[in-house]
This record gives sequence, C-alpha cells and structure tokens, in this order.
Amino acid sequence: MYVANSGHNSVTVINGAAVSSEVQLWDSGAAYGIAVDETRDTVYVATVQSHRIVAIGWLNGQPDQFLSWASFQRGYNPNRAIPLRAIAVNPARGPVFDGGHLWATTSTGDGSEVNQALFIPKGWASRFHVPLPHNLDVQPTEGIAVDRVHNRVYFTSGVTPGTVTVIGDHDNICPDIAPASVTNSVDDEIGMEVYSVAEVVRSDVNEDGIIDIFDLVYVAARYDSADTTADLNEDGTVDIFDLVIVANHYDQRLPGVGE
Ligand SMILES: [Ca+2]
Ligand SMILES: [Ca+2]
Repeated sequence: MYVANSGHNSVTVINGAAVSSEVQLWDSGAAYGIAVDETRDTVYVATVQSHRIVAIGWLNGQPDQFLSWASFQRGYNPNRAIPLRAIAVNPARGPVFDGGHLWATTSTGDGSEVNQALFIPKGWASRFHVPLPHNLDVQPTEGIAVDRVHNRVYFTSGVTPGTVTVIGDHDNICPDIAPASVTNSVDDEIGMEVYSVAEVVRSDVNEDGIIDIFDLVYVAARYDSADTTADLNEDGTVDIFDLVIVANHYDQRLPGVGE
C-alpha cells in the first residue's frame, strides 16, 4: 500500500502490516492523490503545492525509489501553476511503451485558474505528455476512478450538490485549452517540465550534486573523444548531443542537495 503524506512530502510504503519504507519526495510539496500502475511497478503521486506528478519505481535494482517528476503550468508560465489533486491510471490504454493513460484533476479550490480534468496520454515510461484538459463545471476535487473494462473515468465534486462527471478514456480527445469563460488562446496551452533523477545523476559528471558550468566544461573539454563519463547518451562519442543533455538539466540538483 502507498500512502501520501501531504505534510511531509513523502510516501509511506506498507507491506502487509509493517511499514516497508518511506519514499522522500524532496521539494515536491503537498503530496495528495496516488495511483498505482501495477503492470509497470510505477506509482504516481499528484502534488498540490508543487503542481507535479511524481513517479516512483525501480531505480538501480531497488523498488519504490523516487524517479522523476513532471510539473505543469499554463502558457509555459511558471506563475500560472496547475495544482494537482486526484490522479488515476489506466495502464493498458495506448501503446504499451507509452506507459498508459494518466488522469488528474485541478481545482479552483487549490488556486487553479479553472476546474479541469487533465488527460495525460503518456506515463513515465514515455516521459509523460502535456495534459489535454477537459473543463468541468464543478470542482473536481477529491475523487477520481477509472473503469478499466469500459475505459471510463469518473470524477466526483467536493461541493454541494454532489456531482459525478464521466469522461470516456479514448485514444484521442479534443482538449479545452482555456476556461470556458475565456477565449481559447495558444497563450493558455499547458506546458510541462520533466525532471529525471537518473538523467540528473548522469549529467552531474563532476559529482558535486548540481548541474552547472563545471559539468558543461567537463563535457566540452572531451568533445570528439570517447570518454565514457562525458558520453552521456552512450553512443560512443562526446558531441553536441551530450552537451545538450547537460544544458537541459542546467541548474538542476540531485534530490536532497540544498539550494
Ligand atoms: Ca556538477
Ligand atoms: Ca554521446
């Protein structure tokens, strides 16, 4: 069993009657909803404050490890965060390598601009996909459930009168980009940032816990060589692609390394 600890930024793993471990989520604040893809041993955690989906799974041969997060904001604008609350997964939907379909909710009750169900057509196996939002008339606050047999998703409101919204979990849906009251605009499209623990560990070539100019210089100094540390994409050559990997993680830190 997996329990989200919203006040501790962690997930408790319970095996039978005993606590097996506690997964630290670091700066992914206010963990709330949990969804388990038992077919891929991947656990998804929706967080309110840090507006992220965190993925937990196997890393370096160990189960239940903090793997990654994806954070979401409107207009690719960090000041327009999309707080997340409930989350569910439909593992068999979509191509097997895409990681199934994820569904999450965002609510004005948490400071979101609009009440929406968010369809994310790829899981962590494919590094997520930007959400395709569905406007909901009511606050889709607490509950979400997937009927995996009929591919339907149920959303419950937390306001009176109680409401259940049903959305088909199809391969394709047409998104509602903006709140119904606002003109749909490309400025409101949802952007996504993805953080991968494994990639950050690899990109920190000088192993000081942060990706910065020293890592770029290390890789650049070995340009055109076969240096295995600097060859981040393991294609046998240190070149522009390896520099781009470091640049993509610039200023990112290993989990637990302070500001
Ligand atoms: Ca470094
Ligand atoms: Ca390379």
